[in-house]
Amino acid sequence: NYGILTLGDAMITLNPASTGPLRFVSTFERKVGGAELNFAIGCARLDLRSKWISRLGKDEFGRVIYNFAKGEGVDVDDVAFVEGYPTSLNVKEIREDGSGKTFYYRHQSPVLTLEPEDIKEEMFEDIDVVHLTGVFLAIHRKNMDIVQKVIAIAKEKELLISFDPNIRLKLWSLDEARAAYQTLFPDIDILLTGRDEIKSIIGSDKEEELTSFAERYSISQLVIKDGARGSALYSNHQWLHQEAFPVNPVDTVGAGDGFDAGYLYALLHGFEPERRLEFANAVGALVTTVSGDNEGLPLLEEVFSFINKEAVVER
Ligand code: KDG
Repeated sequence: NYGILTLGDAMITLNPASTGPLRFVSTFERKVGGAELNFAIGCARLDLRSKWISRLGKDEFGRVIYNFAKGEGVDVDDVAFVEGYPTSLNVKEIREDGSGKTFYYRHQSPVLTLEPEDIKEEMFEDIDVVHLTGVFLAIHRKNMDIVQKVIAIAKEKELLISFDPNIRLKLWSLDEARAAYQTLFPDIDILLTGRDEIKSIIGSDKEEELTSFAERYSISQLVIKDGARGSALYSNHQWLHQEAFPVNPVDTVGAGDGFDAGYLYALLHGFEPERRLEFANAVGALVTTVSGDNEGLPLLEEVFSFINKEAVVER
């Protein structure tokens, strides 16, 4: 059984019970979100050993997230509760046409209390891949030092390092994001990125430009997530494309996190490149069929039966 480690902030997500401007919404459904936690849950559902390093507020919402992650089988041994920093919130607004907005209340995130000294070598025991995302970096500039420490230990232990830029322009500017990513790219083995995202980072999504970008930074697997258009992989000096599975999406949030979990599962289990993309596409597609940031993350057998188009026996 392979092991994955990630770190980042998680949030209580408040979903409006009705559509329209947030100031007129009085009832919310309480859920859990956060890109890295979604990813960790996605890995655990695929039977990977999944470790999530974080800090939560010493409050009721912190407990909710902790219990939820633990209940999903995520290793929360290195998640601590801290006083004075409330658990982060993400309040969503949904308009009548289905479009949405996110209001973050995370400027005092409990992960601000994490320091490089909190990252210890023992945490990496039995870990095969370290997965980092740009959300953690966006929360505070000082998080770069923590990420550098994680990378240093991962390199020393010869672990694979994967990265999802996960641009969040509500947390920092594109220029700040770009500068941070550029510092990290030389250390990344697997880059999992949305097509629009990589276009905004390097200024183009043309195949030649993406190829020279991957070669320049020695990124051995550049994976482009293209939603309903499928995904692509550049590795071993060649490109592969894989079509998406046709689904009727109800909520696309979290699909990218699921895709990442699926891709890394398939890589660790020795799947051929095409099959890796197919497996990751399947996980991403399944996530979109359920509302919520992580509720749709499939179990391993659900991915296989979806790919093999097996009918699900309901009773
Ligand atoms: O990738 C999904 C996440 O975006 C969501 O669960 C919460 O906005 C979020 C974040 O910043 O992690």
